[in-house]
Amino acid sequence: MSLFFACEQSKTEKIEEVQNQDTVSYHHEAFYTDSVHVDGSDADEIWSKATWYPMDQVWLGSPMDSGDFKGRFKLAWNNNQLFLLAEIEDDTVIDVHADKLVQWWDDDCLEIFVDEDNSDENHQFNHTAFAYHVALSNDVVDLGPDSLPHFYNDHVTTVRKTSGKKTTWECAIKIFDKSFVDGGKNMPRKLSANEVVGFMLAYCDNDHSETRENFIGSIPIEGEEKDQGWIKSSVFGDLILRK
Ligand SMILES: [Ca+2]
Ligand SMILES: [Ca+2]
Ligand SMILES: [Ca+2]
Ligand SMILES: [Ca+2]
Repeated sequence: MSLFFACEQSKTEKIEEVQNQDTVSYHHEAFYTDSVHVDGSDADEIWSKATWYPMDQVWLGSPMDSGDFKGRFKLAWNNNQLFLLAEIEDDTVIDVHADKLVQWWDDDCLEIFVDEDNSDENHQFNHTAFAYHVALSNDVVDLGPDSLPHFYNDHVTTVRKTSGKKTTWECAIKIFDKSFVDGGKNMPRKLSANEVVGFMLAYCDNDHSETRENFIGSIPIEGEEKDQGWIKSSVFGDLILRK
C-alpha cells in the first residue's frame, strides 16, 4: 500500500505499470496440524517441525542497516485456517498514526497477502485476494470494493508478544474467496491437502518517520516497482498445503 491517493493520474499509471510487469513464482510449504493455540507462543508442536522462511527482500526504502530489521516466519494449516508464526526483530516498534484507518501501512505492521485460488488478478478494490495489514493493535485492515479501508479482524486472529526489539506474531487466517461481501454474511472456505494458495508476507518498518522507511517482503519481485502486492496477486508466491 502506498501514497498514491494524492494524484489520480499517477495512481492510474502506476497500476498499469504494475499490471504489465512480469512476475516470478516462489514456493513455500505449510504442513498440516490439528490446531495451533494462537497465544503468541511457539510452544505448539507444529512450530518445532516447520521450516523458517526469511523476510529478506527490501521492496521499498534505502538499504537497511544491521539491527534495523530481521524477519522470518513459519506456516501451517488445517481444514479451517492457515497458521502463521512470524518473528520480527525491529529496533523501534512504533505506531505513528493513531487513527487505525489512516496511513495504516505507514505504521509498523505485518502484511499478510493471501489469494485462496492463486488467480493472479488485480485485487486492489475487490476480494479476489486480500492484503491484510495487521497493526500493532492487532487490528486487520485492507481495502474494500468501495476503495476505502475496512477492518477484517474476524479474518485474522492474532496475538502479538513484544519483548525489547523482538516481536512474535502468531496468527490464524481464515480463507475467504471472491464472493466475500463487506457487511454481508460470509463463510470462510475449507482448505484441503495439496492445494496451492497464493501467499507472501511482509513487514512495514517505520522507526521515526511520517511514512514507513522500509517495506520488506518474503518474495523477490522483479522490476523497479516492488510495491505491487496490494494491487495484484500475481506477485504472490505459491504456498503448497502438505499433509
Ligand atoms: Ca502458540
Ligand atoms: Ca526498524
Ligand atoms: Ca484469487
Ligand atoms: Ca519499526
